[in-house]
Amino acid sequence: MERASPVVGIIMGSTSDWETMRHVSETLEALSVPHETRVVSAHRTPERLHHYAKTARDRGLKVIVAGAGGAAHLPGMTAAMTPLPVFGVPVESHALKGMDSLLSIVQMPAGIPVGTLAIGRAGAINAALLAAAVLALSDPAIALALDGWRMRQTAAVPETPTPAQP
Ligand code: RP5
Repeated sequence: MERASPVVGIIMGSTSDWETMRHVSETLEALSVPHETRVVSAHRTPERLHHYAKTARDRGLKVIVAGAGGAAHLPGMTAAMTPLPVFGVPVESHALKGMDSLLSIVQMPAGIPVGTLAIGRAGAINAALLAAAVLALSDPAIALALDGWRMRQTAAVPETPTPAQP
């Protein structure tokens, strides 16, 4: 969903992060939350990052979800340059299975917060749900969508691990 007025910005350090970050987009899609997706690297495209973060609020974004792997500066650098809430998704790296990403994102010094989610797909989905929960505080339609999403999730959990016996 790429509407005229996205309220969530999904950014990632590389196209290789998309396999993880697509879950943010798909979850927001399921909740009908307008969002945009961009590749913005803290170290490969620092000017793009600066422009993105500095203009985010004025463009109407309300939350940013930033995913990166390895020495994952992107969420913290973004948070440093925008007053918007930033949620970080640690992408699973090859060398250290995402522990490097997680620690890089979660260990922000006091003063500039990044809400850090779990490594990989779970963190990506939860980042979208958390972004939606923030938006739901002032958007009844998103609140309703989130309630419905949770109800469907609950209804989908079987009472037994195998099909019921006749
Ligand atoms: C980080 O380096 C990206 O966020 C990505 O997770 C990692 C590897 O990037 P590529 O070498 O696959 O482009 O900046």
